[in-house]
Amino acid sequence: MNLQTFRLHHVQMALNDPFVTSMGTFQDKEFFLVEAIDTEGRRGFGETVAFTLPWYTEETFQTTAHILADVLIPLLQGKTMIHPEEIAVLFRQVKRNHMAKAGLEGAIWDLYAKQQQVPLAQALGGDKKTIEVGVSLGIDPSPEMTLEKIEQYLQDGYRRVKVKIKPGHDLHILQEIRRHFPDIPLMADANGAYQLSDMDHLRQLDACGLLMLEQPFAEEKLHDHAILQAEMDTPICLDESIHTYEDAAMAIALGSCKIINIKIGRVGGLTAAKQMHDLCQEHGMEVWCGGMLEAGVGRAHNIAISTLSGFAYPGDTSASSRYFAQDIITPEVTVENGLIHVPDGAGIGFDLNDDVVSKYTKEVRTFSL
Ligand code: OSB
Ligand code: MG
Repeated sequence: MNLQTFRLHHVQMALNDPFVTSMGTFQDKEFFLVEAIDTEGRRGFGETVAFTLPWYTEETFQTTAHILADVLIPLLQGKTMIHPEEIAVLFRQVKRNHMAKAGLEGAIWDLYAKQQQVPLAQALGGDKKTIEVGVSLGIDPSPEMTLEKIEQYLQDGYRRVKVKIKPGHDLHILQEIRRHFPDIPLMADANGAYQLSDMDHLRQLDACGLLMLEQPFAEEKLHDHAILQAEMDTPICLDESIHTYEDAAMAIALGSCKIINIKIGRVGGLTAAKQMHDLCQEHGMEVWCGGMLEAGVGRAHNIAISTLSGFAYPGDTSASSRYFAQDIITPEVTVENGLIHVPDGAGIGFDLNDDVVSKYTKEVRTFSL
C-alpha cells in the first residue's frame, strides 16, 4: 500500500447540546482525525471514538494518543501491506485498545479504497445505495422536551427513535412517548444501568412495544442478559458487552440477546466489524450500526459499514447538524426522508473541510515510516 506518513490531528468540537446518559453527560467531542498518506500523496482518513473520560469503555482520548503514537504506528515501520485486512492481524499482538486500532485501521481502509478508486462501502462488500437512519436522544430535563424533540425528528424523516433510560427514568417516559406516538419504531438504551434484581421492573417494558432494549445490564453480565432475554418478549440488544468476535459467539451460544449493536471503534475496526457481521448473519443474530457522537469522518465510516446486507435496522448515524454547528467534511452528512445516500466517490466519498479541521485542531503530530 506504500504507506509513508501518518498524521494525528487532535480535534475538539463542542456538541450542539449536552448529551445526557446513565453514564454521564457529554459536552464536547475530542478525537484524533487520523491521516494515512501514501508515497503518491494520497490521503486516507479515520477517526478515533474514545471519549475524554472512560465512561463507555476503558479507553480514553489520552489512552488512544499513547497507543497510536507509541505502539501501533511504530508497528507499521518496515512492513509491506497489500490489503487493510492485514492490519487487524498485525495488531493482534496488542491487547484490546480497540478504539485506537480502529482509528488507524480506518484511515488505512479509506486510503486503500482510494488507491483502488472504489467507494469504501464497495471495498467492504456492501451494496446498499441508501441506509436507513434513526436518532438517539439523551435524557432531557422534562418529558415535554423529549416529546418535542421526537416530533421534530419525525418531521425531519428519522425512521426510529432511541431514548436513553436509567432507574427512575424509564417506564414513565416510555409510556408518555407511546401515548403521543403509538406506532413509531421506538427503543430504549440503558447503558448498563440495571441489575438482575430489576428483572420484574424491566419486564413491565414489554408493554411499551419496543423494537429492542439496549444494554440493560453491565457489560460483563452475558449470563444475566440471557436470563432476562428468556423472561422478556422485547428483544435485547447488546452494545457494551460485545468487544470481540468471541463475545458475539458467546452471546449467540448463551442466548444473551437477539440483536447486536456493532460499533466499529468498540470492536477494533472495520475488518473486525465485518467479521462480526458475517458471524451474526450465519447464526440469525440481527445487527445494526450504533454511533459514538462521531464527527464527519467517523460518520462516513459508519455509513460505509452499514451498507453490508446484515445491517437490518436504522442506525444511530444521524445528520452532521444533529451534533455539530459545522462538520469536518464536505458535503456534510444529510438525512432525507430518513435515508442517507451512500456517496459514490472513492474511499469515504466525502472531502475534508480543511478550514473547519484547522479551526478545531489543537495539535498535529506527524510520523514518517
Ligand atoms: O450507548 O449507543 C450508546 C452515545 C455515546 C456513548 C454511547 C452511546 C451513545 C449513543 C448516541 O447512543 C449514538 C450517536 O448518536 O452517535
Ligand atoms: Mg448503547
